[in-house]
Amino acid sequence: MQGNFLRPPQAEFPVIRLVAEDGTRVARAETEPDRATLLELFRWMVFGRVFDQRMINLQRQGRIGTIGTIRGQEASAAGLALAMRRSDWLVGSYRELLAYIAHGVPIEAVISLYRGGVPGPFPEDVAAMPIQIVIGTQMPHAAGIALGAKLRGADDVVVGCCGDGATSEGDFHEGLNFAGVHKVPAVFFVQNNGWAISVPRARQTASETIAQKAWAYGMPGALVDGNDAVAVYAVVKEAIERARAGEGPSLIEALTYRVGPHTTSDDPRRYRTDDEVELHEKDDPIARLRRFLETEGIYEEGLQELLEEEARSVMSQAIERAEAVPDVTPEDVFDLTWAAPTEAVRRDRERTLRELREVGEVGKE
Ligand SMILES: Cc1ncc(C[n+]2csc(CCOP(=O)(O)OP(=O)(O)O)c2C)c(N)n1
Ligand SMILES: [Mg+2]
Repeated sequence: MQGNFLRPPQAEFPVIRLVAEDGTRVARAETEPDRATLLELFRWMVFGRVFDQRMINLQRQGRIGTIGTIRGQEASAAGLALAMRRSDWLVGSYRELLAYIAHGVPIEAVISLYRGGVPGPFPEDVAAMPIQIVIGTQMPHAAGIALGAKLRGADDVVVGCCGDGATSEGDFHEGLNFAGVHKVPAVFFVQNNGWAISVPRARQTASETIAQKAWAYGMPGALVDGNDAVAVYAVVKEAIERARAGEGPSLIEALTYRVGPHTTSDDPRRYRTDDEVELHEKDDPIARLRRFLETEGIYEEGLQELLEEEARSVMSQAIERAEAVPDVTPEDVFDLTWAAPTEAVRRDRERTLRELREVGEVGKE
């Protein structure tokens, strides 16, 4: 039997782009950023570039552990964060560090985390889940938090983030399915950066786009140029407004590219060509937004250099504060996990500390 099967019409998923690579405007959107927000986007993206390089340097100097890189993905991160309210929940991973900071999480809290320190709770008015390295978990977490918000009658929206690779995890599908069924106020944001460590996007899914998976979960999907900060902001804003208005979740695929290695432990030359990277490097999201600001007459001579200088100074101060945070102790592992330890945890704590003392690891003072 033939001819009874429908295939999704790919034309339904054009790439949404408001600003072309050369910085010229190609479309408009109701939810696009105003002039002040455009400058904020630029400021955060420039900060992200400086942050990324400083974090890599700190790792090379042995001052922090392995760190993921965000070079090339600054537009996705800044566009996402600025479209959110501080009271909207950000549920992200190591690839969203810039989004976390732009959302209001202190820089030193992020640096502390990568020092293996205890960053302390995030500020009360910043709704952000701990940065989760386990990939895909963000989606069911976001769906659950969003159901909580809905049941409480709060008007908070929850943004769950993951990468293209994470869409192969069961968590991704369970999270979106649950969110669709319960029509929760969530936005699922996938940064498709072409790679999941050494596995290319083509090996994650046989579907043409990740965005089209939205249909299977009964929610709208959008495919956006993730290097166009203006478009990312507009699309996320629209999804957040829909969610806040009680119209349910949506899925956004942001097409971008991981220009750097997966992390400081990775050597991408083993699995991809320099030519591929060079091709993508030409489409620098910061340069694109800068050209757009120039054509719109918003850019003032020397702004980027000024913002880079400011970012370097802000980073130096944050590093100093992070390095002043005391190292984690074995006690912290128990004391900071449970508000009130159970009997089993109390026993576990005692036994662990006793064993560590026996091998001379604690109690030396
Ligand atoms: C559940 C789980 N499996 C495996 C890993 C190891 N791991 C870390 S990052 C990564 C690839 C993730 O790729 P993607 O989702 O595309 O995100 P990206 O790193 O490209 O932002 C893997 C497999 C992990 N952290 N968690
Ligand atoms: Mg990826």
